[in-house]
Amino acid sequence: MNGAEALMHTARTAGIDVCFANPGTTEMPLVAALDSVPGLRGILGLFEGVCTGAADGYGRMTDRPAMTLLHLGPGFANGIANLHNARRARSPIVNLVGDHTRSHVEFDAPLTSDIVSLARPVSGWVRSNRAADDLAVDFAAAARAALGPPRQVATLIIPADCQWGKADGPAEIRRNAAAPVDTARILAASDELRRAEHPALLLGGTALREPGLRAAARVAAATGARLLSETFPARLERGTGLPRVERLPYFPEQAIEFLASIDAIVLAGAREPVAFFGYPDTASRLAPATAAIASVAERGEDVAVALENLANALDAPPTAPPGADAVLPGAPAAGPLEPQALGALLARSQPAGAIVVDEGATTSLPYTLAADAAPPHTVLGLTGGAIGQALPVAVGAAVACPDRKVIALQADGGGLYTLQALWTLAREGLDVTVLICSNRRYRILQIELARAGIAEPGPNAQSLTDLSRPDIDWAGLGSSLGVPSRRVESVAELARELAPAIAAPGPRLIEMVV
Ligand SMILES: Cc1ncc(C[n+]2csc(CCOP(=O)(O)OP(=O)(O)O)c2C)c(N)n1
Ligand SMILES: [Mg+2]
Repeated sequence: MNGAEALMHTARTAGIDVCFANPGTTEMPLVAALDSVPGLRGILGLFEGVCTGAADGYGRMTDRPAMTLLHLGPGFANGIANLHNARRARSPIVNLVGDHTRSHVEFDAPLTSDIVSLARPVSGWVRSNRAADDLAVDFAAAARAALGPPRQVATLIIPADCQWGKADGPAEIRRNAAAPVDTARILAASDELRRAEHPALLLGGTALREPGLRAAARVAAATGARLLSETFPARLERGTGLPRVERLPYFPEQAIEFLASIDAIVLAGAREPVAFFGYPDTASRLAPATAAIASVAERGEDVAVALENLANALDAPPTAPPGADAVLPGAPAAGPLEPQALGALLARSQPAGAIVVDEGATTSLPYTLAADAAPPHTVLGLTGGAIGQALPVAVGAAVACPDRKVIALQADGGGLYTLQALWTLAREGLDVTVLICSNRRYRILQIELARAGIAEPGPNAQSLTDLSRPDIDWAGLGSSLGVPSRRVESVAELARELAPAIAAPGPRLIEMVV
């Protein structure tokens, strides 16, 4: 058995069975070793950002790491933006990065680079393997780090000669124990909630899954606290029958206004709310300076358990009363395809159990508001703000959950960063409906120019925020990458195309000209 085979056997014993890969010469033994163990699925991504985003989506839906296989520093670098999103989502991932043979590094061959320095900012754990015999043990350490708690991105750099060198065999994977929830912290949070007149719970991370939401709803029922969520949740369970949460607005003035009346915030899996960006006359902190801030759980602790303990500490009844069900907005039958109409149509069309990957940017807010009344579903958000994640994350979510419909709501600008994901959807026959919000511009940046007081953008500013000249033919792009694709330009056309696209098994794309 060689080092690469020992690694793959170790992966299988850890329950890791998927590898999103874009390999090169320095990864050939790892590529070959994928076939040395039954049950490993190698999935080709045609750009590394597709591989890393897919691993993020897979990790968010399974809580288990997928492997990525990336080619030295440049391959890893191409995957960094979506690893940044994965780090913010606290997704488990094991990156395998091939490197030159140990004896070749000193010659500074063209592909030589400082891979560790590239890996550090997006990886909670980094190691350079140094011997074939250590490879299984190094992989086991990477998997343990990724699995957590706390879950994280782990990166293992592997010289090619260590992959092909002789190894003893697979290694055993040990697991970290969960840190117990701190009772003093729970009591402090319950005191704050009792003391406050206008308290709120800000939920993030796994607090936004069903057990966390139900416990949080008990706390809300007992204290009158508002239930808030992060603006871009990694994974939010929502829809009819689930406790409703208010999403923190994106723009800081709106967020400050939204939080203005609050006198205590209890954080559960979330961090203190701050603006995405600094602006000349707007504070970075969003909560009122006078609001007390407490946290029920630190990283690595089980936040759903912490919320339950908090509900118990408050003597909240075991279940919260169900709120009034949200009502689906009516969808117009005709007219121009505007975000409002599109949001209502999608919320009315999505099946129970759908996974909605939301990078609709300026198009998706009305959808977000409408979908509270949709059947229960999962939302995967743009955690790190690095655009170009929805199509890759949809790949990973569909691989993770083959029995669920995945809907990727993707703004056109972001979609163009990683459109190669469409080919992987087709190649793997993944059950994903891709909805492109084709406004043919970077609309958010045009809004930011206006916010900065630039009423008449100059020719450069216009050119740098406009995606027309030429218009991009998304239906043509989708078709050429193997995904049956349509373009719609009106409500009536979308109403006609949406239901059949969602009903069809396998990938479909609709370019929505908005
Ligand atoms: C990796 C990365 N590069 C650049 C940006 C800056 N950026 C933020 S939004 C945006 C354009 C978004 O356009 P689109 O996806 O079409 O959404 P729209 O605003 O049109 O709704 C850009 C370039 C970013 N957030 N991430
Ligand atoms: Mg756009």
